[in-house]
Amino acid sequence: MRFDTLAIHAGQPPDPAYGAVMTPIYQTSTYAQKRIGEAEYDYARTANPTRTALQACIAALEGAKYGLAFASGMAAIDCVLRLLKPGDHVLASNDVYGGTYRILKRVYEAVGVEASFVEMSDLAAVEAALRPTTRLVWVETPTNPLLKIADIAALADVLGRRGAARPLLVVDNTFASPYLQQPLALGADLVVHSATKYLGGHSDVVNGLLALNDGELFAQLKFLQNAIGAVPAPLDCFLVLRGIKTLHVRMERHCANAQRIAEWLAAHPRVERVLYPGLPSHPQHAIACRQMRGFGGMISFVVRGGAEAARQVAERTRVFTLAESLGGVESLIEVPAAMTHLSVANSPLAVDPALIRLSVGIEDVEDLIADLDQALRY
Ligand code: P1T
Repeated sequence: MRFDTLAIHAGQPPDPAYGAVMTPIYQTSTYAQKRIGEAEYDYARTANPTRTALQACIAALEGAKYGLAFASGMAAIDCVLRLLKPGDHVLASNDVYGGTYRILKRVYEAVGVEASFVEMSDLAAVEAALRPTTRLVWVETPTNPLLKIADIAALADVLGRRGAARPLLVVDNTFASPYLQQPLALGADLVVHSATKYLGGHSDVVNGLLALNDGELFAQLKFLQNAIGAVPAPLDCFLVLRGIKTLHVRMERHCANAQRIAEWLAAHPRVERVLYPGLPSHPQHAIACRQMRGFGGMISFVVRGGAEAARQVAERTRVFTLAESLGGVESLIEVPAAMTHLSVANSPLAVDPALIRLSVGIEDVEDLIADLDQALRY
């Protein structure tokens, strides 16, 4: 089946108990066992039917064999990082979500896992930054918040040349969603999602997902999912499943609205620079054209006038809500340096304080442009 059909049906046959068309919210912590050990489900941290449906759904959408669901995107990221031991090294994009930077530098470095950051679109720089101890290469594409694009297939080739010492290629696919980009087909080993964003799509749930093909790696991660226990509630799984049913329709509109707004911003006298992979001026526009079906709903731009100007604009919009997060049907605006990326302040990954990030929603684009127009007249 094709993507749009999978989004609605994958992992969700009518419920075997009563034929419910919508996957029921199995709000139970435990399950009756016929005899000791004789039960499909035994305890809800280990497995829950609503979660099973979501895990099957994300696997289908990413073209993966296996899916795993977590209480948040950070819990999914943490589960992957638990594969590492003291002395191991992670090579990550030099622009990542502030929380990803924070967990690498403040949580994992404290237990002896090293992290360094590189420009992932520069393959020679990536090759030079790999160490004998590199176990994971952690890629965001598009990155948060600078919308840089990395060539996943080219990175997989670089890593493939390392033979048995090949690190795992992990792609955080949150900004693209599986509708726009499928990293496993391009050679990635593991896909990470903050399903809080486009997959959920309605700013009403926090959730994280993994998708992968390797059976041994899946067994390790599934063990960790249960052993650590950062699992999502059944209601949260239901909400993500419901959100995913319209993912393909929403993404088309996010992309169309964002393209219009990016072009409009690029021509605005108060805007210094627009970062959007759909603009031919974007340095990796050609890679984005090759590896993505569309360019997504996220735009960042630098306003003339520095941090104060950025604050003014972000606080003056009326349709765009001033808020962290992204990927919902409603448009959001934020200043990463002061909000989502506070944890990279004073680091080499520090973000320009005049940078504004938009999560373009699916409202009427003329209303969105009118709103930005009045906000830019500060
Ligand atoms: O918030 P949570 O569901 O735990 O997901 C963390 C996360 C992981 N990866 C990326 C690329 C992300 O953007 C995020 C969360 N980001 C925001 C909350 C934000 O506003 O950028």
